Amino acid sequence: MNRTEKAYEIAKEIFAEKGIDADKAIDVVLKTPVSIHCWQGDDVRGFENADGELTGGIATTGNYPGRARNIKELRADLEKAMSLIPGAHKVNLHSFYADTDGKKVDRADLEPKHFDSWIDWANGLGIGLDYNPSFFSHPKSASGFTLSSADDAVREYWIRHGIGSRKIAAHMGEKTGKRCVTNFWMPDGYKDTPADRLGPRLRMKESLDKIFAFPVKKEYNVDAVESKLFGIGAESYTTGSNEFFAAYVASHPGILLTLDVGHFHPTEVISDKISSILAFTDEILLHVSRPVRWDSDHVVTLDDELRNIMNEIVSMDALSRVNIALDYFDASINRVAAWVIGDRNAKKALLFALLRPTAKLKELELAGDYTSRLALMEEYKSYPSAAVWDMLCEKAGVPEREGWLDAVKAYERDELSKR
Ligand code: RNT
Ligand code: ZN
Repeated sequence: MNRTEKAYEIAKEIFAEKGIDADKAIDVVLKTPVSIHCWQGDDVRGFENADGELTGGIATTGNYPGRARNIKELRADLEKAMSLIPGAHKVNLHSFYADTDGKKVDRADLEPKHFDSWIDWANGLGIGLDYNPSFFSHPKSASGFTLSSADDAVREYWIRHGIGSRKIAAHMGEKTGKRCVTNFWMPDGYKDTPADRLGPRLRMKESLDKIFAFPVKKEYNVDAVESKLFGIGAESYTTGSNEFFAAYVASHPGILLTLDVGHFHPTEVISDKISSILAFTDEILLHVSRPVRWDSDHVVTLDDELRNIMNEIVSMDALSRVNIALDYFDASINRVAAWVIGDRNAKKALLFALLRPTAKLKELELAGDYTSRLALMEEYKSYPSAAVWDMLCEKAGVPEREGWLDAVKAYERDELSKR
């Protein structure tokens, strides 16, 4: 027995005494896919016009060397990251990562075939793909409005992009054999106080209804709508607010709400929102991110909110109803490391949640014994979950603890630094 196995034996015994099956927890985490956002690899530039400005009220800061400049580099970087992260993966693409073979193809004209090389790549790795129409960084979004624009032509253009995206996504789901999750995030909003808050919302509702009216097989694709509080340059009003999309999904069965950790007021947390939404809908999409003072999209750390989110999902026994995706972009550190750190943390938090005595805690709560509930919650925080995580990494054949960092440094030396 090596040291990891020895530590695991003892940890497993301690958890078993509390009725928790550590082997099973490891299995569940290894089977739960986390969707890796390809856009961390190139600072959300895409290949459509990589010198273009990032718009839509989001921003990447930093100029760490080595960002991926083309599909080949982005795939190589993603593969490196995935080799250091345990468990199942999906890769999340935006429309502007299409493989157009060097030709200029307008976003609204993109077709399933422009993603065939991504599909082949994913199939080679045995992973699924997720998709995002891109309603930003484009001349037709320059007014700050897309699906809720007052200009008919602008709206029609983005509706076409939305429908085309769902065709692409369904194709991905069919060809990979793994259902695609398509996320609709529209940055639409005003910098200053609007005179009409309702008009844009009614227009967005109508546009989305037209996009979702296009029939797509449920086994291949499911759609989600992402709410947001504000963006840079759209501080006073966002058409797609949380109430707007919560009401939208409640009245449109089958459409998922996307909850992004950074899209709320600083003291609001999504760990308290998941159960409210799941009380009325089948599934949700999570964008796991980390806001620092604002929607800054910092790399996900193992903080209280991440742990609370995973605790919630496990407590509701809702793992099959929550689609977990990462969404952050930090250009100030090694981008492969950014993926590895955030994804490992998401999976570690899920494992730690599965190792909690959830049933016991609920029992104490119902019995009104809040003293014991608090006592156990606190003591369980320092149970030997880390030894189970190390074992999970050993089982998955990925480096334990910070062992992955050497591989990233070597990759930086041999590959990223040459870009
Ligand atoms: C922006 C949203 C959105 C984007 C990505 C690039 O605030 O979070 O999900 O981050 O689609
Ligand atoms: Zn997001």
